[in-house]
Amino acid sequence: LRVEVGIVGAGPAGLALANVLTRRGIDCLVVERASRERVEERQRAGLLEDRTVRWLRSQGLADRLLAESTLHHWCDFRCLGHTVRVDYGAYSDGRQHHVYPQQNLVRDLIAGLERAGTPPLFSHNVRAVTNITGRRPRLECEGMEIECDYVVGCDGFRGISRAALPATGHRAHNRRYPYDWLTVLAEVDRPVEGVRYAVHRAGFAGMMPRGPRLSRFYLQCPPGDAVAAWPASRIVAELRERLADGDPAGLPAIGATPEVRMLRMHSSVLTPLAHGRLLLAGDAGHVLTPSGAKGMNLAIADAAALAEALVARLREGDEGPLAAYSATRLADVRRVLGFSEWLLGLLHLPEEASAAPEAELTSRLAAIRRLAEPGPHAYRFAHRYVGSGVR
Ligand code: RFL
Repeated sequence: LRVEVGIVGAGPAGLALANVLTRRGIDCLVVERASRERVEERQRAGLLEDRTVRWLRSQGLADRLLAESTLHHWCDFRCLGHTVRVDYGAYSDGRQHHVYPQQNLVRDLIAGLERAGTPPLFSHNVRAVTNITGRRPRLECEGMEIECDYVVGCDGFRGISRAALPATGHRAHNRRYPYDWLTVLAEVDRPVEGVRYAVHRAGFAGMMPRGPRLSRFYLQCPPGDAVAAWPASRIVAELRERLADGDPAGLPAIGATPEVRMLRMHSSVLTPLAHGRLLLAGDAGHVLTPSGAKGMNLAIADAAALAEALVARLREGDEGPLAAYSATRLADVRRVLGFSEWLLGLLHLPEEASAAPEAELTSRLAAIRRLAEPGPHAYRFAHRYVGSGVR
């Protein structure tokens, strides 16, 4: 088999890229190791940034998203028994998040490829990417080889594309945070209206809207903690304790918990994001923690940049945008990582504060209040959180 662009992985990055390339007449193929059912069921992110939605719309990929998503322009912080509502839409010229589950976007993008007559090749594990410095890099799958002009690795943090890079000349900037997050998908008796972040002496807790009957929750726990230490009764009790912080009004009743996972809190950014004719996009090149809800948005921003660069290279013979891809995207990734880490810093108390957390919590409350009052803190937070593209 021979295509112009071979894409490994049918997540948001690979699927968005393939949709745009196909529409621009570039022959490309997405190869995905999991089955279509599995890919369409994976529940992960849910907050789409303003710039992500604007781009998807500009490419004609947002019809169902615009019809079915809900808009979101505020978040609540709970600290020392106070609720501080940060109306970031008011400080970002009305820009808002769209709440739209990742699996719905993934389904839309798969349907788009199907309509174009180029559906992903599901249930095909790419075992290796070879000849990346030659003119014709190859995807090697079981019983099949795909020859390409360019290969784009969109196969996530544990994919094989990273492994195809030479050991020298690339660096992973890794960071391990001194806590982990238990992530819980739970049934709720009424829709969660908005994001709530609780800064609490017992640790951070978060609540994210996902749909009418489902919500995602996060609980800070000690690094290395095991899921087995968190039976449902403990999860519910701890969520209530931290998120309510004395006032359970506004909290839904939490029912069954169909998914409970331990998220090892780390980030990793690979530099550069390209070698020869292999380019990395999305989590394959950079993973962030869920703080600030940035991962899926960065994956789509990579796809947007790569689509333009590959069209310029393959249709106009212009190598410039492709040569600049890694540096341009890494500058954005570092900015976003900076914001995500700043938010982690706000939400977690340092270890040293555990003996006397009151003073630390008091200063956190003051910092949170600054985000809710007109001024540079609120303006900066709002633009970076909603992903307006304004720096
Ligand atoms: P994906 O979505 O991980 O897709 C990679 C695909 O590659 C396939 N693959 C292979 N295919 C063929 N051959 C191989 N050898 C292969 N190896 C792997 C995999 O099966 C998979 O289908 O990567 P992509 O496209 O870069 O997208 C990244 C996003 O999925 C990720 O950043 C977000 O989900 C992160 N994230 C969040 N991001 C947000 O923007 N907002 C959020 O609120 C948010 N919440 C989350 C999240 C991630 C989470 N988890 C589980 C990691 C919440 C959670 C719990």
